[in-house]
Amino acid sequence: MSATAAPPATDLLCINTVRALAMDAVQQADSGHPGTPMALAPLAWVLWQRHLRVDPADPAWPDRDRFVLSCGHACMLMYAALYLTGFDLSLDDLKQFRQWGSRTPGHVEFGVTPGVEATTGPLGQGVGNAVGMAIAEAELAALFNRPGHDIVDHRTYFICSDGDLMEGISHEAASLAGHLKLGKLIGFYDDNHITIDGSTDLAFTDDTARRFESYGWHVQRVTDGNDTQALDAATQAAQAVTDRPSLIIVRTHIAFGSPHKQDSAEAHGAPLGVDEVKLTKQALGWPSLEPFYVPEESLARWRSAKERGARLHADWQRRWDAYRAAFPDLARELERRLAGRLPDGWDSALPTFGAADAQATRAASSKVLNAIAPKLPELIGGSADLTGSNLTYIKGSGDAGAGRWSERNFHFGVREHAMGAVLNGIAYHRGFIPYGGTFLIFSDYMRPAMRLAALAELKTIYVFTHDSIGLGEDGPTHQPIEQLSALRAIPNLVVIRPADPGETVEAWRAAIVHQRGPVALALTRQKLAVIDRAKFGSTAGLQRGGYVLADPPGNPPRVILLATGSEVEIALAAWERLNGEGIATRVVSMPCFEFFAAQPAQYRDEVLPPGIPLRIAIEAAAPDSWYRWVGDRGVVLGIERFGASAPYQRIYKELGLTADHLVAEARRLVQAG
Ligand SMILES: Cc1ncc(C[n+]2csc(CCOP(=O)(O)OP(=O)(O)O)c2C)c(N)n1
Ligand SMILES: [Mg+2]
Repeated sequence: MSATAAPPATDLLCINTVRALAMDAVQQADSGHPGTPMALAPLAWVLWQRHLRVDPADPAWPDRDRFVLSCGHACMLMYAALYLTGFDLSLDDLKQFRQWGSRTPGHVEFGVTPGVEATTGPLGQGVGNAVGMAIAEAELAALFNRPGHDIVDHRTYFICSDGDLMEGISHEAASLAGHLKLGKLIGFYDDNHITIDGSTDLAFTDDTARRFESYGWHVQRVTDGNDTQALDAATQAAQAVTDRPSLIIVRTHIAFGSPHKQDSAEAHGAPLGVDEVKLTKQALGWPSLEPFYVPEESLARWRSAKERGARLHADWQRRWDAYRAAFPDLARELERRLAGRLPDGWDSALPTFGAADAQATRAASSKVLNAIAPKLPELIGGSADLTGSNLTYIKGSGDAGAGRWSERNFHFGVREHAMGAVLNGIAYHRGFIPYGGTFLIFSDYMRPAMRLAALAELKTIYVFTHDSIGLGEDGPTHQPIEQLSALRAIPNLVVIRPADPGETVEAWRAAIVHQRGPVALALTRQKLAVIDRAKFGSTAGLQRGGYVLADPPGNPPRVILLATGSEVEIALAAWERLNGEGIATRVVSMPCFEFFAAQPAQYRDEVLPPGIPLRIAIEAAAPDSWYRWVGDRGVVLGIERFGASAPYQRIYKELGLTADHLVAEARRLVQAG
């Protein structure tokens, strides 16, 4: 650290408070990541003191700046800053770092700590989230601001580390952000030359500045991460650049101030040790060796953020009041959208499908989407370059992008992983119901982001088409097998695989209404008949996850066939034959395991009576997720190999997903007793 770069003494006291708290909390928990918060403490000081427009008294103030700590392991940086600036987080909360039920979990989690805007930890995700937040801001501003009334006008900041920038998702997200010219997005790269394995020389020699410049970002360097003036100046310069996103590369030293651990990978993910903490505090000139000591002078200065935040918020409130007076309808609409309330009558134009409307469920999905879109302006989304296959386009709206932010269709490019994280960012921001489409097989390419959406209980919708071997000729590389079971294994993620165009209507209804977590729709490429609802169970049954579609005439059922999606019509064909030959058979449509599992036991027992153990499930996918529903005497006709290239009817036949096979299995079960 050069002499000229040293912050003023009182600033240094404030900065060192973060360093001391990070060391102490990690030491007390005997686990965590002290080094990076120590290195980034000056940046936190500059940001929270001078730049972040947030109100600690109201973490949900809609026009606040968003801040994402993409390197979620550095969470003590945020916890310290949030406590010090007066968010509803106490010193006791910091003492509970990483303990059961605490508000200071091992990596930052949305909804757990006031002021935390995004759940991060899996590296790279936060960069995508920040891009999504900046998109949401741009879109909301375009829709709701009026001349002289910029009531949506905030920035999105993020901090990322070497690991974030190594991960592919950051490449995708940064490329998209550059393309979209997101001028209010400002990132800081913690260029500390250290990852867990040691020096970044081992595996990372990108020229990050040129990389981001080539994406179309404005790039600056701060050569000394302790130089608060340089950090401040670079932040101001980034704010002044409004036609593209900005990256500020900050050279820092992990565990700054530690005599033995500074610049060492050892400081990344382990306590410094009691002795080293003491030596570091002494080296930093820290006034006390008492753990969690916070000097009054430091706290007072940090807490001035409260007053600053209140002032900024009050100023916005005045502008909001003026806006509300001038544009009462718009104001009400924005309030509705931010609250996540659906407009009355949003579902009044849902289509109905009759016998003549046989079609792929992806095609039915497109009709539903386009029927609800005019009444549900918050619904925005697109596809990862498969718009014409996923059928995700909202007709009557154009392509969103730089200078076209009031449009609703997004082209994410061939960037599934970033798409997932961007959808999360849009959902975190609020004001939208974001959806994204790709082939079901490529859910694998965005699964980490989906998992985080589920963990953070975000409202995002995935439109996954080409949902099985039923896609046919593209072959085994494109045919999902284990994806359905794997997605069903993610807690909080709702997976819906509708059986026909009618169930597709209900699937979208469920997706729009569902709170607290993402919904994945699995849709066919191939045409499906419309199930005759005069003869069979109503589509409304989808809302309970599973329902009796067909029962035997007269007798109670002896055998139950269970199916989802395109295999329901196979089950119905077998049902017809089995009942014809005197084996009383029921068909249960099971479009959504999660909804069904959430039903009262009494309802589940009505649909799947415990006294009927002869059950056969059929689904063109790995069988794993079915065993709970068929029981240990049940059978699953699934797929335990990869698919094949051929017309789909042939693949179904070769893999035994046929009514013949169902009938034979039912006979066998009945004979076995
Ligand atoms: C996707 C993902 N892979 C691996 C990890 C485990 N991990 C946590 S931090 C880290 C790298 C640490 O280096 P860097 O990102 O530069 O952070 P620093 O130590 O400099 O704070 C790794 C591999 C992770 N959190 N997420
Ligand atoms: Mg690093």
